[in-house]
Amino acid sequence: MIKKIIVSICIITLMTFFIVGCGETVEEPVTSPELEEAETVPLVPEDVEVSDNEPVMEENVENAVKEFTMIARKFEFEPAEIRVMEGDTVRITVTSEDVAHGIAISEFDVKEDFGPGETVTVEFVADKKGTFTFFCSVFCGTGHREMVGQLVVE
Ligand SMILES: [Cu+2]
Repeated sequence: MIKKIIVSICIITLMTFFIVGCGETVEEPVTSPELEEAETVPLVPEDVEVSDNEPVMEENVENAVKEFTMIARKFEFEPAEIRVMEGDTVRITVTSEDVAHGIAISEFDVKEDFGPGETVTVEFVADKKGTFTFFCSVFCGTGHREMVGQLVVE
């Protein structure tokens, strides 16, 4: 009888190991969640695809509003040169330091006059590349014709 009991214990022990072995086998499907993780990896390329769209957003960011603060005085603009990228929205806030002046950029239909000490803001989209002249559009004295600046659109 004792031998039978011992044999039974051995069998139970072996079955326990077998079940544990099955348990390990069950753990193998746990490996398939790793496959799910592997499926998550393709999600990253999808994110990359999203980031493919992001550069478009970045381009939009590049084509952002470029703001400039400018002083107009006899007979110059300061700064006399501004640089933007094609597609940028250009916003120039210009203040007269002395007499009445104006700022005009023919190619972009910009023309705004302002009185002594006044400030105006002009805004336009730099939708073409090139170097364009902006100039004073109000006769302000002997050097009026030389009161010009350059807008460079790259
Ligand atoms: Cu002028």
